[in-house]
Formats: sequence, structure tokens, C-alpha cells
Amino acid sequence: MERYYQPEIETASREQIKQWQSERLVKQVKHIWDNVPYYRNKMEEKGVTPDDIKGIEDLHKLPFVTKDDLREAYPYGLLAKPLEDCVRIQSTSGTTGKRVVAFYTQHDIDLWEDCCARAIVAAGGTNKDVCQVSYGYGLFTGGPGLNGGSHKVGCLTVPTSSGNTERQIMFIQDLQATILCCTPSYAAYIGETMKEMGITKDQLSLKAGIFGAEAWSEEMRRDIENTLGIKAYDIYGLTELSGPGVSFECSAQSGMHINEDHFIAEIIDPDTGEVLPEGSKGELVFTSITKEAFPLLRYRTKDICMLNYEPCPCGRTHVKMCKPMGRSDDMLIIRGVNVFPSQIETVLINQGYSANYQIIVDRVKNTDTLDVQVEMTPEMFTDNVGEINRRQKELVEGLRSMLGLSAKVTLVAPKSIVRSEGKAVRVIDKRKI
Ligand code: DLL
Repeated sequence: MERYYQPEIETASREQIKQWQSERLVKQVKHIWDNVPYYRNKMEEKGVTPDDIKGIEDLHKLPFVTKDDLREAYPYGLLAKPLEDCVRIQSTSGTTGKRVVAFYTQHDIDLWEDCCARAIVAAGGTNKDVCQVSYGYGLFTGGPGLNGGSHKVGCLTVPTSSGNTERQIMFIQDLQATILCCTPSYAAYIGETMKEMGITKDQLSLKAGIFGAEAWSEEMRRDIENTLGIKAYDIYGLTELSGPGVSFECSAQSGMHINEDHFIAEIIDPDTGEVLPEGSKGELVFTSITKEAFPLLRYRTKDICMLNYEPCPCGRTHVKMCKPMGRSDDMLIIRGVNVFPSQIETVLINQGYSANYQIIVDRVKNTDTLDVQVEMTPEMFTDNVGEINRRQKELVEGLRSMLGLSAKVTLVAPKSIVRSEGKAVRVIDKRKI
């Protein structure tokens, strides 16, 4: 029988959900208008006041918010509560300089952890489970979010964080972990390492995995399920909205239920901003209607997606989103770290190279690889291997400190990278996802 963490909410009628959304939206818009001058200006520019927002049917009147707004308002410009009421920040992975910093009151954390707890229960979790959280802890939301959710469910929580794979496997075995939470690529890597260590799935007690933070295919799901002997569930979220748990998969494994009592989802045309009819493919936009410290109205995620309002066999009534099908901007997610091509370009140009480069991303043995091919300028061109190695090493170091990732760098001869007559193709993503 299907179990729920908050049954009265997760199986509420559509009318009830809409009513919650309308009431909370009206309240949220007022809260933001009263407390965030940055937002009030944006609304005034669009000629909207809180009086114009009477329910979800008026949502489209509000201005969008983008990552650029978040950067512009960094760090405190979108804060809607006094600092003394805030107890935590989390931050997006990978980007340097003006990162996105999200703030939480204790109440915000409480609701976020409820969302993660819903995901754990949907994956079959109870207080008898041992839940190993192998997402990174720290500024990244993955570790703290699932950790909090696991506590709420009453699982014995094993906060291993990511890395040290052999130790992860030792804990999975010794503590008889039943639920594993990490990125899908890390789950696959754990599976590979297990094989190398001669450990088979029959020696483990794992039954479920809660994997997200990056795109992964159905093929990858099957592989992980077979290798670890589990059912693998998808989970989605973003720092700006709280973190993991904006949506999660249930036993039907056919899309992720959006926690609509906290987030209103819209699908828009990424070029025109127009709201698209039910069932269309477009950019996913979220409004957080219960966040106190860092509420966002109509936040453009850049994730391309579709929503499915058909009833789900699990009994949950909240709308399902499909796996994100790509992004409308150029952000790459490599080993779970957000990487913008522009950051790579900055490193290259700072070290004296021209903007003739190509970024090749691939997935080898379930791990993302980043290969940057860069042209030497005619002035620096040399066939001295020692000199080339030294330069490549300098770039690898520069990229590591900019991105927090190790990349392979290959210097190539001047004019050897194909020039484009239209938009340059800088990124070749060979990952089949
Ligand atoms: O990745 C939060 C998270 C942690 C989700 C752990 C799930 C599990 P950010 O680092 O801010 O937050 O990255 C958010 O990651 O806009 C998507 O493009 C992508 N993403 C997140 N979950 C999924 C998923 C966390 N299940 C960005 N499938 C989002 C595909 C995902 N892409």
C-alpha cells in the first residue's frame, strides 16, 4: 500500500490545492511588496500592485525573476525577512564571483525538510530504514536537504557526504543501509567500485535510491537499479527555491510530483515569456508561496520541461513534471557542478589565449569528463613538449580554481579549431542523456 508523509496534503483534491495556492500567493505578494524594495520596483515597472493579485489566475501579471536578478541583488537585495530571523544560507554549486545565495528562516528549513521527507517516504522510507546521504554537505543543498528529510522520517541517517567511495561502500555494508541518496552519476560510480571490490548486490541491504541534481536517462536508471539491486527514484530541485524536494518520484516512477502546496509551476515559451497551455513543452517557472526569507515570484529555472496533470496511480494529486529535457541557457552540469562556458573563457583569456576553444563534455564509465581544447596564439606557438605541458598545467590549475573541477586541457595549433560563420559552437556535449 502506498504510504505518504503528509497524506492530507499529498492527496488533497485539485480544488483544495488551487485554493491553497491562491490564498498563499496573495499573502506572498503582499509580503514581498512590503519587504523587498527590489521586487516592488520590478512590480511598479510592470504596473502591478498587490491589489491586482487576487488568486492564481492573476499570476501571469507578475514580472519574472531570473538568475541575473539574483546576481544583481546579491547578497541581501531579495531578502524578505530581517537578518535576525534567518538561520542559514545555501548556495549554488560551481559558479564563482557572484554566486546565488539563498536564505532560510527556521520555518523555511522545516518546510524544505518536509518536502524531502515526502520524497523519502514515496521511495518506501520509514523509521526502520538506514538512509545514507552521499550528496555533498556544505553550501550545496543536496546533503543538508536529504539529511533533514531523513531525520523527519525517523530513518537512521548516515551523513557520509560525497567522496571516499570505498568507505561509502563499507558503511553501506556494515550499517546495512537501505536507502542511498546521491547524484545518479555517483550512484553508478559506487556500483562500479563495488564490482571492482568484488562486492555483489546480494551482499547489500539497499532497497531504494533517491537520485537527482543532474540529468539522467531511463537507461542509466535501469543500470543503477540492476547493479545496486534497488528501485531508483528521481528527485528535482534548485537552490533558489530551497534545494532538493521541489518535486520527487513516487512508486509509479513516471515523473516527479511537484510540491504544489509550496510551489506554483508554470510552463512558458522561453523566447516570448508567454504562458503555454497544459501539456506543452517549455521553460519551467516556479513561484514559492510559503518561503519567508527568500521568496521568489515566477522564477525562470531555464529547465525545459512538461507538466502532466493526469491522475497518478500512487494517489498523489500534485502535478507531475517530466525529467528536465535540457536547459534554455548554456549552463552545463558536470559531475553535479554548474559550469558556464563563459567561466572557462574567462580563464583562457586571462592566461593570454584567444577565444578559440572548444569544450567537450562526455560521460566515460558513468563519470562526466571535461576536455577543453584551446588554440595557442601564433606568438606562443611552439613544438617544445615541455613548454606545452607547462602551459597546459597552468590552464588546468586556472580551471580548477574557477570551477572547482578538474578538466583535461589540450593545446592545439593556431587556426586548427573550425571557425563558424554564425554562432560559434563552443560546447560539444557527447553525453547521451
Ligand atoms: O541540484 C538541488 C538538488 C540536490 C536536487 C539534490 C536534487 C538532489 P542546484 O545546484 O541549484 O540545486 O541545481 C539546480 O540542477 O535547475 C536542474 O537544471 C538541475 N537538476 C536538479 N535536479 C535534477 C534532476 C540542486 N532530477 C539545477 N534531473 C536545476 C535533471 C536536475 N536535472
